[in-house]
Amino acid sequence: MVLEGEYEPSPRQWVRDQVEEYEASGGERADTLRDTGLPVIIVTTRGNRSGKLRKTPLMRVEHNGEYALVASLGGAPAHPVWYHNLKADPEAVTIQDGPEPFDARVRELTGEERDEWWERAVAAYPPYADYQKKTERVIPVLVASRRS
Ligand code: F42
Repeated sequence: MVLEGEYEPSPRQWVRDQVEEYEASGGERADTLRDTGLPVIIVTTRGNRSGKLRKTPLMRVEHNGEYALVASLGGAPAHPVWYHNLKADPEAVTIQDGPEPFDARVRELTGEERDEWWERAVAAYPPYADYQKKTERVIPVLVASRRS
């Protein structure tokens, strides 16, 4: 694992609880967004100021072993902090989709590639389309690939 350091749990109780239960059960429990039945992954980044490890549940948008990370934050006007963490260090990231996390690197998508992944994201989680309508920012889509 490249990501080592002190874990700082999210200030949001429900996010903290989801991460804890997902990890404790190896992804068997707390593996969906609330009661939607739609699967999530756990993404660990390094805080770009604190240097502490941050764990963020995101929707699971998988294709050929890669994962889209959609910085939607429910259509809020500003990007989520984890997006800035990943822009600051695109190689400081692990993805957990099941029992074990794996090291990854991310890159932000543009153009046709973003369009393709955006379609997959909306297919996996239709509310993303509404989130994009709610905000003037173009919602960033990053793709995480496994590091060998
Ligand atoms: N959010 C999404 O954006 N997309 C999704 O697909 C998504 C799905 C999802 C599914 C389940 C679920 O439980 C939550 C889901 N969320 C999704 C919400 C997501 O988990 C995050 O809570 C949300 O995106 C907000 O991310 P955030 O990084 O802005 O988190 C805030 C609340 C947060 O934890 N902030 C920390 C804090 O202490 O306020 C800071 C974290 C941090 O990294 N700080 C940095 C540091 O150095 O430590 C620097 C801070 C700075 O000022 O730059």
